[in-house]
Amino acid sequence: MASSFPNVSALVAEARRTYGQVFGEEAPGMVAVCAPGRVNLIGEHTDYNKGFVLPMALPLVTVVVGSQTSGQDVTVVTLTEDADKPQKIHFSLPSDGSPLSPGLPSWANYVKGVIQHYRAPPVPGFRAVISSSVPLGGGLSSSASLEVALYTFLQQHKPDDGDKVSKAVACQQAEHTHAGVPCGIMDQFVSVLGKEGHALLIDCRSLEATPVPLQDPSLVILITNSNVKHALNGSEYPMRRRQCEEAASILGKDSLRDATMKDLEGVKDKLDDVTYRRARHVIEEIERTVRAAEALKRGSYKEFGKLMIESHNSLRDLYEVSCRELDELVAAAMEVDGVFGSRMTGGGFGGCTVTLLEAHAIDSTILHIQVKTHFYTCA
Ligand code: GAF
Repeated sequence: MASSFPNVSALVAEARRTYGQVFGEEAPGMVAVCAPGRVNLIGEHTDYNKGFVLPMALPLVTVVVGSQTSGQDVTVVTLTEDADKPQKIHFSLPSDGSPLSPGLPSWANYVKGVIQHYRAPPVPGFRAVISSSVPLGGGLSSSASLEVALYTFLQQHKPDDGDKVSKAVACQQAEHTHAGVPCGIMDQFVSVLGKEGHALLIDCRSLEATPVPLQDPSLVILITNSNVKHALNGSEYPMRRRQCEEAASILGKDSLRDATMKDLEGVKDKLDDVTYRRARHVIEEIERTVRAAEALKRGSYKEFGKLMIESHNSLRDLYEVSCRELDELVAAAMEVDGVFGSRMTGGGFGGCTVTLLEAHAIDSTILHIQVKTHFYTCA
């Protein structure tokens, strides 16, 4: 089924309504902020290897509406877990600056983590409501969009120096320490610095980004949700990261960004098969991402699509982060005339695929995916 999603105004209206129901009258000085989710076009599991990624910000966003209070109390309500049944957390900010410990419910850890890593402490007490159109566990960065939206909310009450890259890094730290995911910088970076009508080629070593225009009306980017929920705070994501670090260490490199396939072949007998395959994916994916960005700039969509398929196959066979549903969605999309390429996007183990296609093929593509599979949602 093709889904429509609420726009920013509808999300703000929903959050304001809930604020009124939970806290009574709207407070003076109430603000509303938002931050986008993202889809990664190519460059998967390369960010924590200091490589390149090519994501774009989405019109799916997380909204935070609320106001500062005079005391040290923080009360946050979320509509993201279950829109019919808002969930509320309440805690006091430690007056001695001692850390806020992570705990349950797990969504509250994003709030606590961002407060902890906010770059202009101390944070004042506040009341806020969260609503979002980014699907949870869909691989479209629902967590990064919440972190960045909350950080932006805090900036309205206690401004920091406004440096955007440092803001993304602070939100990444929140994810590491409070959500337990040793993620790279991609999601938070593009949520802060994404540019409308553009993908962002991010160099995850220098933290420099080049916008790549994506405004061709003959082109469509289709996101299909397998509706298999992914969770990256299990053991698989951290294990991939450790395997990459181990390979880099055996190669004598600071990171896999500095390694070539020739280097890897040179140490093949010192690596077990799994570690070799993980490193091979990363080294080749970094190169693919740079080529893909060039192809996009030239309008060579066929070449871009071919690289997307190579990326998907590598994530499936070498990095082993795909799943049957994602593979079926990619296979179904690739059977349609006018589709350039398709691949899983994000951390994997479920979530979404991203497909690049000619605009005229959009209806036939959605229909074909519908006929061939039964577990998807398209946006
Ligand atoms: C998740 C992580 F949060 C990102 O940092 C990145 O590693 C991605 O998986 C895989 O490319 O979204």
